[in-house]
Amino acid sequence: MLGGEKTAKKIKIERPPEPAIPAIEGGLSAAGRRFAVVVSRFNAFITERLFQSAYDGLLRSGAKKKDIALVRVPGAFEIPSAARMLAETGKYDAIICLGCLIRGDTAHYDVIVNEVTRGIGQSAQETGVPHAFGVLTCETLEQAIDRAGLKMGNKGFEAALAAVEMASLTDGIRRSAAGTRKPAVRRTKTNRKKRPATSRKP
Ligand code: INI
Repeated sequence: MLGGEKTAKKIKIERPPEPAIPAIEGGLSAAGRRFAVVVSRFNAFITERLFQSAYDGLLRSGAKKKDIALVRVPGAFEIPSAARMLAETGKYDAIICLGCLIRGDTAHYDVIVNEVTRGIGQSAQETGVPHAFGVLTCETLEQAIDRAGLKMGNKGFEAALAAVEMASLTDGIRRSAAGTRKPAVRRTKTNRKKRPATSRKP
């Protein structure tokens, strides 16, 4: 060994501790579930590739073709309103939103990107139906291509799997709540129990 050279230290990698309580988690089976995919036509060269991969992801997770609805909208700006209408039908276990925004020379991109993100999030929170966010927000066309099947994988596929997992998780949380909580009964004049006289305050 040459003078001054250090011997490599052995690093001991410890396992993270086991969680103290079991987690409620979603699975990756889409069998028996229904999905709607909203795809924008703007930058269709990219969005069609996102859709093909999302569709592939759903089928590979066990979804049936008849249980997948495809809805096309003109641009990313139109995605939230279509997603919301679909969520409100109550027919779908999750909505997958696919689009591609590429920054231009004006502020148009910034205005749309904020509205699309907020709108999709708001629709998910207010309807209780999971929405997967597969809208690319890129500086360049190359970045978009990389995320639609090249260097960075395919964000459509990722969005589809996120939708499958969130549909399953939503089910899991609802089941868990139903099993541990008593159903809520609205108190009315007729069903309200009178407290025993001994417990009443003077
Ligand atoms: N729509 C997109 O989906 N991606 C873009 O990059 C884009 N840019 O940059 O303008 C875009 N604009 C159209 C917009 O989404 C609406 O469809 C349009 O404004 C009509 O409401």
